[in-house]
Amino acid sequence: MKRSQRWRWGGILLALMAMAGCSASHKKTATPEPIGMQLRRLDPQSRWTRYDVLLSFESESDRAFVVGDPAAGQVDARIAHAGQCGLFLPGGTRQIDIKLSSLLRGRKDIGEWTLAGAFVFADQPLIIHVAYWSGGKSWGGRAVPIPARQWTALFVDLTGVDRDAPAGVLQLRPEGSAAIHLDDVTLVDNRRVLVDSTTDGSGLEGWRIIRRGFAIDGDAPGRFRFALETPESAPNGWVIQQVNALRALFVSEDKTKTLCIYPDGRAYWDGNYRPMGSMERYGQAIAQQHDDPAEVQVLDEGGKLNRSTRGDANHDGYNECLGAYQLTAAGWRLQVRMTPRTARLVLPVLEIAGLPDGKVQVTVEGRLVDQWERLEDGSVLVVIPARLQRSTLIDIRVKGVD
Ligand SMILES: [Ca+2]
Ligand SMILES: [Ca+2]
Repeated sequence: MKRSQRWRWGGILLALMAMAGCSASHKKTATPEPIGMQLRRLDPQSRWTRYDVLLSFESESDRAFVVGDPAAGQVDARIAHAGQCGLFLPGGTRQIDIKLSSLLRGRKDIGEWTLAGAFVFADQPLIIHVAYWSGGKSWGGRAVPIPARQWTALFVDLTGVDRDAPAGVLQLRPEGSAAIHLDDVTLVDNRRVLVDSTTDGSGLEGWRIIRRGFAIDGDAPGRFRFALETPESAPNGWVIQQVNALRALFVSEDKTKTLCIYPDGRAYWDGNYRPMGSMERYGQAIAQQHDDPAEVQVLDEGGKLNRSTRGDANHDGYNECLGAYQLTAAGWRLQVRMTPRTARLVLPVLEIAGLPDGKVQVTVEGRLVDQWERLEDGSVLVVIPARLQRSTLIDIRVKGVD
């Protein structure tokens, strides 16, 4: 072979490598966003503190863990989710098996991971059915629409997986003829305790709300439990808007837009009272006071009953969607007089905007009560731990402010 021919062959070989392969010397102009950032964007609600990228396709050997049917995938440098390379699967691929069992060598099961998945990119829009298979059973199956030319997270919820089952296969079944790029096969632990007031020793009715996989699980021990799907698992799933020891608020794009739950079991679905668990202990009292809220008189100058909050259907200051009276303070203190319009006013809830920062002190007819929370927007949420049968003076003040 002449020297010029060798150069030419070498040049063609290099061009092919740059086009289809992944070499360490290959440079991309744009700096890829770190995978941790991408995972956070995928789920801004949760801090994805623990994740493990099992396959990044930066090495040819990563290909061995993915079986494409009918054609095997190729490590490819044209499009990558992170790093320089991804795995390319030609149009017409019917099934892609990612062998987590081999990747998790040394670990016999999927352990505490709550999500498994990868990022995919396609030239044309398509739907990919994804599920986790182990021991002849599948878990977390879902159909994910993949828009054209956009990296999309394709994850399954592992929380229901039998933890004794051996690690299995993550299976993707594309519906459509688009060619697919796959990158960053990742395990994630997105378990997050949103609130746990069951052990705070305050004597209040505690509850625990945990976000795990694509679900939100609530447990008020001995009283009620609830489970909500998040938008990743149901098209109109619930998004967490507020969770604390006194209240949880979820929103959805579905027909029912808001769900507000209190640890005592009160629940308001778009402003309709439909409690969790058994509410025998309150009888009809809460339903009655929801339909016929108490009269609230603000005694401080400048303070007022706020009649224009979102969810207050009839602008009377009692927000049906939140089951709470809406107040605005003009200074460090707010005094209100509540007069029941029903036989009893059970555990009324007040939400007060405009109070300065600091520790809040609440008294009912001079008696100190301790059920309040400072919300993210600075307002103060107070549950009056009483059954009021007559006009009652409630005083809310921020201590240490003159
Ligand atoms: Ca990569
Ligand atoms: Ca109202």
